[in-house]
Order: sequence, then structure tokens, then C-alpha cells
Amino acid sequence: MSKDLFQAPDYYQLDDLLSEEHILVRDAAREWVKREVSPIIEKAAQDATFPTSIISGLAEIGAFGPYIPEEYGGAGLDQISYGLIMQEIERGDSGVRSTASVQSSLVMYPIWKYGNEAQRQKYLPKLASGEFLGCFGLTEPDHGSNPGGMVTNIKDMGDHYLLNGAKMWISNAPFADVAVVWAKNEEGRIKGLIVERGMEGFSTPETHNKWSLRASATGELIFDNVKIPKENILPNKDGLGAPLGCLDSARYGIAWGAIGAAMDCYDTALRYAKERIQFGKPIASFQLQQKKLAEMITEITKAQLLTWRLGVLRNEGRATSAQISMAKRNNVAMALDIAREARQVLGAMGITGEYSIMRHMMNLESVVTYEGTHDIHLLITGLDITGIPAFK
Ligand code: TGC
Ligand code: FAD
Repeated sequence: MSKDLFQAPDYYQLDDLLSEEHILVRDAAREWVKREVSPIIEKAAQDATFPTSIISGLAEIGAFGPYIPEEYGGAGLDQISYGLIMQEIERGDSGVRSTASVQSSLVMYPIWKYGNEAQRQKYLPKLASGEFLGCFGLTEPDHGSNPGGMVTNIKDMGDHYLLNGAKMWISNAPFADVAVVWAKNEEGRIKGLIVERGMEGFSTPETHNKWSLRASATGELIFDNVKIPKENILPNKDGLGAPLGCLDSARYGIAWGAIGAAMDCYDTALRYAKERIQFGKPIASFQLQQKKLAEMITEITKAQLLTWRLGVLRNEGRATSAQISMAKRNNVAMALDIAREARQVLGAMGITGEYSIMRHMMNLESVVTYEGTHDIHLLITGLDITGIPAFK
């Protein structure tokens, strides 16, 4: 890949809305991505391998549990710092941000919020330092948008539970040390449990041949009469609202992350358009290319404002799930549109690994589907404003 020359756009001087701490955290993540992610990410994506060399760096910039209290090894930051870290990481690659999102919001968050003190002490510090990597098993082969229909189940055997079923499309599954898994008990109530690598009957085959998120490992979780000790059940919340609560936190991070991918595509296209000469002039001097670039910066700026406001509401404990859905849906679609337009600005060069744009575009095809599809988030907004669920 070409040298990383990224310069972040801030068209409405939004840095003025950030605290000194926000800027310090953001800039540390930005520098780390430039130094440690940009030089290796294209090869990792081309080779379809997760770059394990970045795990300790992710922990050092606070990407594993940014808002988890320091007593559990987290960074103890606010929601805007969390968002800014996700933005910077996804500026590098959505797959790397996926690893951080899953670790923080889908593994550490449920253990912190729904676990007991012994579970917090046992798992959170190791997850925060990157000694343990985690994954989150909600989606099943026959239940994606409709996780409430899941068939993975636990049976009470007296001194332990027996877990049976399968999860599919699980980020980090192939190497995760621990999995937070959602399964129905004999009464049909959804419970969260911690499954550890090495438990008999538990396997995690990798999913191959993805065209998207190639630097992130995806796999299945297969449970064949896995004995789960009773102390591995998350005791403090059950029902579908428990996994959906984790998704709120991850979707919020994705709303910020998508801005990072969009900023990288815009910045690359702007620089290229000013340098590339056709018909004796830089292509940036043609109105059609200016239209693309002007619309990109307009959409990025709108997304930045939306997300900053959402961060303020999250810090005050006032953001609703539906507000988060709106931001996730809007910002990912915005980033995908910008990636497609930016790719065109680069002409043939846009399809090569010399530039990050095509990789972002392919990655965003997963981001627009996972954590609730574009359609599902629209229906969540529809439900919120009409009071009528149109899912079923
Ligand atoms: P519904 O009847 O609406 O709700 C069931 C219960 O859940 C509560 N609830 C929420 N709680 C917290 N946060 C939310 N966002 C919530 N949404 C709903 C709700 O109040 C109710 O509680 P209670 O106490 O009354 O039981 O459920 P439904 O079956 O009709 O489904 C609604 C729907 C479709 C919106 C929901 O199931 C959904 O969001 N589907 C999308 C599934 C999804 O997003 N899966 C993501 C899997 S994980 C992933 O993709 C990780 S990608 C890796 C990475 O991040 O990098
Ligand atoms: P489906 O639910 O089958 O949907 C197919 C299409 O139908 C979509 O366009 C959808 O919008 C539409 N549709 C569905 N229901 C409705 C409706 N009621 N009204 C209108 N349209 C509808 N899951 C995890 O649990 N953990 C993970 O770590 C994880 N990581 C992932 C990583 C990757 C790379 C990918 C691609 C997915 C990952 N997922 C993970 C799964 C992801 O959350 C699901 O793919 C997603 O929720 C959609 O489910 P589905 O793919 O089964 O699509």
C-alpha cells in the first residue's frame, strides 16, 4: 500500500467540541493506526489473515474496554473517547475495529454488566490486556435478523448445564479464548453464558472465502453436549434484551467507526484528484469530480454531528436504542456510498491494493449487514416513530 498520508477532515471545526482528553485519546489512536496498522493491513487482507501482531497495541490505546472501569483493567473513558477510538481504528480497517468492538462491547460489556464479581475479576483484566480474546455468539444458521428464534439450548443437569446447538458468522471465533454465548433454557428464556476454549464438545471451525473483512477471522461455534459449569452463567440479566443491550454499545461504536472509513476514502480521493492529470488538468478541476468530493465532505460532516450528539446523550445516559440504530444505519450507508464514489475518482488505480478504498468498500458490505442490517435498523426507526412493529 502507498504511504499513509491521511489528514482528517474537520469541516465544521468539531474539534472545538472535544475535551483535551478526547483529543489526546484520538490522536494516540490515530498515530498508532498510522504506525502499526497501515503498513501491514493490506497484506493481511490480501492473505485473509488476522494480524495478531496488533493485539497488544489495541490494548495499549485502550481499544479493549475503553469505557470499562479501570478497576477491571479497562480505560475508564467516556463514550466520546470510545467513539473516537473506534473511528480511528476503522480508518485503518473495519476488520480491526470489529475485533475491538467484539472484545469491548460484546464480551467485556456483558461480563461487566450482567456478570457477578467473580466473573468480572476472572475475565475482564485478561480481556483488557489482550491476554484473552473473546467472541460473541448470537446469530445462528437459521436465525440472523430474528435472534429471538434461536434454537441453541441449555439443559439443567443439576451441578452443570449441557449446551447444544450452533452459532454462525462469529467474529474472532477461530482463535477466541472465551465466547459469550446466548442460549435458551428449558423454559425458553434466553441466558448468557461464558464458554471457554478447550471445553469438551466445543469447536470453532473457520469460515473461508470471504470477500469482505478479510483481516478479521470469522467462524462457527459448535456445541455438542458441552458441560457448562453453573458459575459460567451470567446471572444479572436474561431475555433477548440482554444480548440486544450489548448490541446497543457495539452499534454506537460502529456509527463512529464508519466515519473513519469514510474519512479515509474521502481524503485519499481528494489527494488523488488534485494530483491526477487528464486532459491537461488535475481531475479535481472538473465539476463532476468536485460534485463527488463536495458531497462526500457534506455527508461526513453531517455524520460527525449526528454521532457527536449521540455521544453526549450516551454520556448523560439518555440515548435510546432507536437513536443508536439511526446513527449506525445512516453512517454505514454514508461510508459505503463514499467508498463507491471515491473508488471511481481513482479510476483503475481504485481497484488495487495500492490504495485503501476498495478494501474499505468490501469491508463495509459486512458492516452494513452485521449488528443489525440496514433494513432492520430502518424498521427500528419505523417502530419508534409509529409504535407499530413491522418485523413480523
Ligand atoms: P422485541 O420483542 O422487539 O424485543 C425483545 C426484548 O428486547 C428488548 N430490546 C432491547 N433491549 C436493549 N437494547 C435494544 N436495542 C433492544 N431492542 C429490543 C425489548 O424491549 C424486549 O424486552 P422485553 O423485556 O419486553 O422482553 O424483539 P424482536 O424479536 O421483535 O426483534 C427485534 C429486532 C428485529 C429489532 C432485533 O431482534 C434485532 O435487533 N435484530 C438484529 C439482530 C442483530 O443485530 N444481530 C447482531 C448479531 S452480533 C453481530 O452482528 C456482531 S458483528 C461483529 C462486530 O461488531 O464487529
Ligand atoms: P437475514 O436475517 O437472513 O436477512 C436477509 C435479508 O432479509 C436482509 O437484507 C435483511 O435486512 C432482510 N430481512 C430480514 N428480516 C426482515 C424483516 N423482518 N423485514 C424486512 N427485511 C428483512 N453475529 C454474531 O452473533 N456474532 C458475530 O460476531 C458476528 N460477526 C459477523 C461477522 C461478519 C463478517 C458477518 C457478515 C456477520 C456477522 N454476524 C455475527 C452475523 C450478523 O449479525 C448477521 O449476518 C445479521 O444479523 C443478519 O442476519 P442474516 O445474515 O442471517 O440475514
